[in-house]
Amino acid sequence: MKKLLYAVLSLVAFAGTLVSCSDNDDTTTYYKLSVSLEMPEGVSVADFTSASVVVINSQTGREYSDNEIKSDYSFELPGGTYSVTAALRVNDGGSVVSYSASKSVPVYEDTPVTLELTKSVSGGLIFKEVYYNMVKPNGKMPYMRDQFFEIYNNSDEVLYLDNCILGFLEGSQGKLPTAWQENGEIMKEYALGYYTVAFVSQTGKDYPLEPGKSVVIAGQAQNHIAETEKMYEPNDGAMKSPVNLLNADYEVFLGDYKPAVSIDNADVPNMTVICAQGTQNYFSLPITGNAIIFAKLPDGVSPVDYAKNDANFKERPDGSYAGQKYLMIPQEYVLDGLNIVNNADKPDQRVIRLRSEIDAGIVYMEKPYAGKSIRRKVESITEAGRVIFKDTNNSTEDFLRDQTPTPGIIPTVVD
Ligand SMILES: [Ca+2]
Ligand SMILES: [Ca+2]
Repeated sequence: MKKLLYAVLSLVAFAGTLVSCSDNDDTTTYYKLSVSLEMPEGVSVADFTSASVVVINSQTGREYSDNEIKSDYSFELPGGTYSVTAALRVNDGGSVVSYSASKSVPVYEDTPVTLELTKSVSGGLIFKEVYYNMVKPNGKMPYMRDQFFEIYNNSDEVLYLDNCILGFLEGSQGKLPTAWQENGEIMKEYALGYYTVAFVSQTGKDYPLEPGKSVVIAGQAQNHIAETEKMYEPNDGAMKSPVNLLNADYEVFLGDYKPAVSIDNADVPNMTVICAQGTQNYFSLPITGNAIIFAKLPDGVSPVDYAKNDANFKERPDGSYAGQKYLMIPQEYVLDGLNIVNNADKPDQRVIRLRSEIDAGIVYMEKPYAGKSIRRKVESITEAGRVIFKDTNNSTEDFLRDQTPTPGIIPTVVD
């Protein structure tokens, strides 16, 4: 007891020192941002099973958050413009309903803000796992064709992949923020680079996906374990690919663009390439990562026609690469997106391209060419055995990184 009392006393003394220190040195003025949530009709605070209110300084990227379930939040903040995002969920073990809202708020005095929660339209079709980490089979040359992107139906009803688009955002990782900004904020539409692929629909219901099922989209649907075995040399950092993608549900065949290195697995249907901005040999994300989206065009809009319409293209707003136009996807079409950024050794070279309504966090790999994936956490499993993955639109919270890739395999335990 004496010991404890002593510890408390020294803490108080220490805190006293801290306060007097900050009195002298810290001239930053803090303002109070009061966030009130307006509930949708028929929903009350007691209904929610999780909450996250995230406030991000638009200039510095500094993040403040509160995960307590309540209707009023307050933050002490230095002056600046902040993006405020609230995401609350009701998980009854069977279904998950998400509510969210966000606003950009200048805070240069004590500021109250009200966010009107609305039911999220997304949360159905989501990225379950992405493997872009690659390997070097001989320790020297990267093997770039074994990537995969797995989409999962996280809802309790049949959803359709028809007219859905898988795209990589334009640009690369680096020190400068994304060029796609308007009034200092990331634009509400996203410019795609590299290759963009789609599920082109005839009837609107050609590609049903049952609840709890997934599809694997492979860069190339080959047995990459066997392929890299042929190239393997036991040098430093040499590694065989961790994935056999012969059973992928879809693949990206770049025969029209890169005939010399493209292989068409006749047993695996090809995605339709609707736009090619890059000169890459394969459908692959750079080893440094980049933001990706899965989006669905409105009913009746063909992805092929959409990508042929000049009205859907824009030049970079900063004036660089004048004349070069990029395919744009409005944010309201985006079902899911991930801010995949540079590896752990390059924290100062990370570009966030998605607004916080899509991804309020970031996800990345520990190191390049380690043959690992990012995989969404399992939030719960229903009595019938259907897995519900965590989707709070914050990849920092929702994903496990540096995982052994498991294409097409749904986990059986909660993370
Ligand atoms: Ca094929
Ligand atoms: Ca999401």
